[in-house]
This record gives sequence, structure tokens and C-alpha cells, in this order.
Amino acid sequence: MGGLFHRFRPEGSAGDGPAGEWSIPIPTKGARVRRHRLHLPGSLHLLGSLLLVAATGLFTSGAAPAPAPVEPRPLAQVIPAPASVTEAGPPYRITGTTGIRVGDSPAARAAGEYLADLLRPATGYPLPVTRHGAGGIRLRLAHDGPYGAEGYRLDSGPAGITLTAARPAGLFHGVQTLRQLLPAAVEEDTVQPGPWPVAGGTIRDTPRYPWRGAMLDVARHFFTVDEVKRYVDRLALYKFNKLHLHLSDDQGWRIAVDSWPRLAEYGGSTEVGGGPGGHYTKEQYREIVRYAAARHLEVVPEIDMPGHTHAALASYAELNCDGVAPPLYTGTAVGFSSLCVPKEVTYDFVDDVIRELAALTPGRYLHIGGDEAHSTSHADYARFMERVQPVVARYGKTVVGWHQLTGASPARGALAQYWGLDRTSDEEKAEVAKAARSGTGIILSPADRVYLDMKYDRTTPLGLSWAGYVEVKRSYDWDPGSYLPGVPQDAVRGVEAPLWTETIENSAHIDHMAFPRLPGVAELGWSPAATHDWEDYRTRLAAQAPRWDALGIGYHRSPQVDWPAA
Ligand code: TNX
Repeated sequence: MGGLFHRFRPEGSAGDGPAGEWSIPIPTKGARVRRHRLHLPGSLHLLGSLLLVAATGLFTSGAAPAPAPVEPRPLAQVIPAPASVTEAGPPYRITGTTGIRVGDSPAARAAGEYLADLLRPATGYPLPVTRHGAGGIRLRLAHDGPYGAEGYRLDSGPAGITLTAARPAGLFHGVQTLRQLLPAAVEEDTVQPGPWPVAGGTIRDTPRYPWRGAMLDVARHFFTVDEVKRYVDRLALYKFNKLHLHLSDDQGWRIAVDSWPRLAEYGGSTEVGGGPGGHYTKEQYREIVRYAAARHLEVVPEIDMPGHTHAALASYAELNCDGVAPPLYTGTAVGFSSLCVPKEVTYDFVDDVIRELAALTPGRYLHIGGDEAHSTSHADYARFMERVQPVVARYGKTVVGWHQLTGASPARGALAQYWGLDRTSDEEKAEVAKAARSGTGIILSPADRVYLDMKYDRTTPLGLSWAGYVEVKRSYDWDPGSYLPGVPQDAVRGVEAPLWTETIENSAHIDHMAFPRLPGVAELGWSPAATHDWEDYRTRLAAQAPRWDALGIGYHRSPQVDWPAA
């Protein structure tokens, strides 16, 4: 590997490490997590705000040139594209007297506080979050609206902005839309001159699919809690709602299991390339779950079985058919390991791991992997899945598996995650379609479209290319609804962008591979098929770049997009 070990460092510390063969420039602002602000008591907030307002004055008086007038961004210039947009009337302007009104609902208050935290640093305004008050930004829950579990409506005009949703998630997604309608400078963490207009009109928005996921492989390389949080913040901006964590693989076991402590202590002690690896304690895992939940992302933990289990086999001799524990593995081969299907202790192990993980996970799903079990016979694979799926149900969770699970007998209600490509055999696709027709839900992660670890082109310094090069257009320009022949429309639950990390070692690497493809996957999952249009999308995508610059996101400047001058 290139030997780059840039790690996330908390605010204020230096973010640069040694440059290496695969060096991705780390933006100066990229080395810390935003939005971890202390919640100051009201009086301190006010004092801070007054100072900030005073600082703003410096921009508009004295020697500093007056800022150029800022045209409001068109309401349709959001990613993912909203379901319906009506531009009408003059804009609203956020000013020093704007308040955020949340009524009596704790959920509206939470969304309001989140919004205030987003807007205060760059605007320098106090933006008090209050129950009532005239004008300003109003957040309200209306349980009888046409919004569904995640939809919202945004009304904007000179008198104020109203966000309405039936559920807290809808308000949160509406807040992300409002955020994107403001100038990119709103993402800066120092006071900017403004102004802060939001175009007048109405957005009615609701997602196409209930599953809009991103997977992070924390097994091949370990990522700290802060690195994961940083990715969660990026996902929230684009209305993702599932964070799939690939917690175990041949190179590392990343979650503490009390009944089998060596899994994490020993099995988690290294990673691809031989680095120190790591694992999450139960409390750290809960912290990730909480952070994601506050941003309306559900954590889907994965323990990959029966293959991809070398780290577990190295940790416990009795899990091996021959009773001998192999040494730890830090290479990048796949398909060589298997739990011992005939041994009873295998199922004690599986039961313990699933029980402890299910207890830690408030989400509905538990992913049991099931891919590339090349060292397990088909009969053993089917037998294993028959025994393991009921364990997931016993602990109250719904099974998710990679699509090879459809070659066994998926449990009732199970979801299969398809990761094939154009060249996958018709037979394999037909097997997935058949399961879909019998009630298995499908999550689409075609490797030659949405695998974020695939290189963009020949020159990409990171990533793999076994599924080909995947540039932005290829990643965006397909339809999940008609992608797999013979799969009923309603079997498609959504899309997910996996990021495997054989070559990915830090947050700058994650950003470089995820941007600009990640927002396209978000749009495939959220926006109605009728809005899908590459030419329009590439314009909206280009308009995101200043926002990424302000957020410290280093991205691939794809030649397929007319980016603004850097
Ligand atoms: C295939 S996709 C894998 C992973 C690798 C990935 C690399 C899947 C279910 N299995 O084990 O990390 O390719 O792109």
C-alpha cells in the first residue's frame, strides 16, 4: 500500500502526514469534524452572537468592499432533485433578526437546533430557537399531511419559511434542502458577508425508495468513531437513511463481543497492510448509532458469514474444522476462509455474536453477509444460511444478505443486496429476480455503477478496477426501477453505495472516492424517475463544488462535469 496514514484528528490539530505514492491532498479544513459544537447556555450564545454580528459589520463597512448581490439559488438546484418545485414570488432573507420557531414538538426543536447549529457560524446571527414568534423559519409536524415517513414541504416567501412534515425525518430532510438553497458560504465556520436569500416558492418532496444506503468497510482498514461521524455528516446532507457498517472480514473484527473477547482484541488488532487496526467498544458503537440516529440514519451492522471470517478463525482455534487457528491475515485476497459448517460450536458462536449485536442495535436490520463463500460447498452454504437466518429473527431483526443468499432459501421478509454487474450471468440475475418475485426485497448496489471503491479512470490513485472504471455519468445514469430484468418494481427497496477499503485508509481517501459519485446515488434513491436527467444533473452537481470546498471535502474533478474554477 502507499503507506499513507492520515487519520482524522480533532479540531485544531495538524492534519498532514507524510506524503506517499497514493497521496490525496487533504484540504486544510478536511481534518476535523464540523458541527460538534458545545451547546452554550443562552446568555453565552447571545454574547457570542453579538460579537459575531459585530464582526459581520467589518465586512460591510470600512475598507472591505461591499459584497456582490447574491441571487437566490433556484429552488430546483438541490441534490437529490426534489419531487416537485414551484418557484413563485420574492425570496426570504435570513437576517440578524430571524428566529427559528418550533412550537411544542421536541422533534421540531431537535431539527431547529440542528439548523441553527448549521447556520450560526457563517451567518454570525443569533438564530434563537423558540416555541413561538412571528416570521422567520418555522418547523412544524402535521400528522395528517401527504408527506409520508420522510417527505416534507417547504414554503418560502418574504415573510418567512415554513417546513412541514409528518415525521421528524421529514423535517430533517427539509432542513438539508433549506441548507442547500443557501449560498455555499453557509458551510464555512467563520462569519461570511452574506446575504442569505432563499428563493420564493414551494417544494413538495418525498423519496422514491425507503432504502438509501451507504456502506463503509471498517474491516479492511479500521476507521475511528470520528471518521465514521464525518462520513455520516456527508450522508445526511444528501438524505441518505442507512449506514451499513461492514464490521468483520478476513483482515479484522471490529466490534467488541463480550462472550468471545478475542474476536475484537486479537482479531481486530491489524488491518490490510499490517497497520494496527482497531475495534469499537460497545459504547463507541452505541455512540455511532446515536450520532447517526440524530441525523436520521439507521445503522445496519454486518457480520459477514460464512466466508470472509479469517479474523474470527484466527482468534479461536475451535472455530476451525481442523481445530488449528491460522495466523492473522493482512493481504487483500477474497474467498479463502469459511466457518466450519458441520461443527456445533459454530452456531454457539453465531448465536452469541448476533445476540450481542442485535442488543446493541436499535435498527431493524442485521446483515449476515454471505458473499464470496468460495471455500464453502453449495450444500454447506445453504445449510448454514438455514440455521443462521432464524437466529437473526429470534433476536428481533430482519435478515439482509448479499445476493448470493438468493441461491439458498432467503427467510421471509429478508432483503438481498445485489452487487453484480452488466456482465453477471443471466442465470445469476434470474435467481435474484425469482427470489424477488417470491417476496425477497432487493437493494441495488451494482458494482459497475455504485461501488465507490472502483477507480474513476486509469489515473485514479486509489481504488480497484475489477468491475471496470466508474466515472460520474456511469454511476448516475441508470434506473433502479428497471435495472434487473424480471424484478417487480415493488421488490426494489432502494439503492446502496458500498465503499470497500482495501486501498482506503483515511477520511481524505473516503471523500475522494465518494465525491462526486455519492450524491448521484442519493438522487437515484430519492428522486422520482421523471426528474432523472444527466445534463441537468451535471449542472446541479457542479454547483455543489463550492459547498464541498467550504466543508473541506476533496473531490475528484471529473472531466465529465464543468466545475467552477477552483
Ligand atoms: C467484492 S462485494 C467483495 C468485497 C471486496 C470488494 C472490493 C462483496 C459483497 N464482496 O469483499 O472488498 O469486492 O471491491
